[in-house]
Amino acid sequence: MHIKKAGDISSSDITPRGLYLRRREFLASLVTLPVTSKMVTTTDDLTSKNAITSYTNYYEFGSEKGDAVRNGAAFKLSPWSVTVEGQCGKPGTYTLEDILKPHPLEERVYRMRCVEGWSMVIPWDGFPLGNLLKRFEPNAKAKFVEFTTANRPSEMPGIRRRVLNYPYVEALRMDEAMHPLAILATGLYGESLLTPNGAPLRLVVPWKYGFKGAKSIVKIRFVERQPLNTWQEANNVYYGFYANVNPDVPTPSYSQATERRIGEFFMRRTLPFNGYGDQVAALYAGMDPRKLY
Ligand SMILES: Nc1nc2c(c(=O)[nH]1)N[C@H]1C(S)=C(S)[C@@H](COP(=O)(O)O)O[C@H]1N2
Ligand SMILES: [Mo]
Repeated sequence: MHIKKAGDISSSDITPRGLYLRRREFLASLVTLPVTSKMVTTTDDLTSKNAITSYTNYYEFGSEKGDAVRNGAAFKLSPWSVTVEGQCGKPGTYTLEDILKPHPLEERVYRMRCVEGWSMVIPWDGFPLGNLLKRFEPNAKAKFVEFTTANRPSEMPGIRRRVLNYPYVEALRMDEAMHPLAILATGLYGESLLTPNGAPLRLVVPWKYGFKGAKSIVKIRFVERQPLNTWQEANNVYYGFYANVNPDVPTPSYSQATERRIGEFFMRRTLPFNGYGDQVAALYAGMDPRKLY
């Protein structure tokens, strides 16, 4: 796998003018809410805004880190709606405004780690996923919640290459989804998310590998059985359903024991649950952590 250092990002990876103009348009159309609280979970330095917004994984736009910036300008962020289905009392189609309105924005500074071995510290703006899910009144049969993301081949040129099956699907067990660290993000560094980071709405689950963080969510479905997530479908030896960050479980071709923080030179040791074990380990009591890769 090709891993670029933040210092290697070329000027062609930096936001082109078209996207910049679209962003102004988008910001103008967005109902902006003030950030009401701040949770900082690490003393590590923030990763630069430039690196976070240009060094992205988003296969619908291509499999290179700069592809979502290069190929994302045609992606329409508005109008946006989210369909809610399955085992719940309030299924339906909700506009993005309906989804966001009752939830004050919080800033959450989280360590994030990609399964490929790089990591970042990102100041997200978002709100607890569980607060939104409760509004849809999941019933006792809702054991998992599945997220489906935008699948628009005409606006997402990477889809044609079929590196993955689309739409991109991710899912969490209900208790994971209700955990207060799991958020839906709408911004970072105090500004609305742009397409490459998953605008207008994406999942952030900081104790899991980055691929659990589905971007551009269009559907939420409450289900009884564990869904097949896209990366597990692609290769279940490398990418499990749980995908908890675990330095003790290597992939068949590389270790997960260390990581490169984007912007830093030396490798860091990877922490179990990405350092959030004191808060989330209890979710997995009695389960073999080696199987939760
Ligand atoms: N829809 C969609 N969501 C996605 C991906 C993707 O390819 N498509 N990539 C995932 C992976 S592998 C990672 S590491 C994170 C990266 O998020 P970031 O680029 O905003 O840091 O997004 C995840 N969400
Ligand atoms: Mo990733």
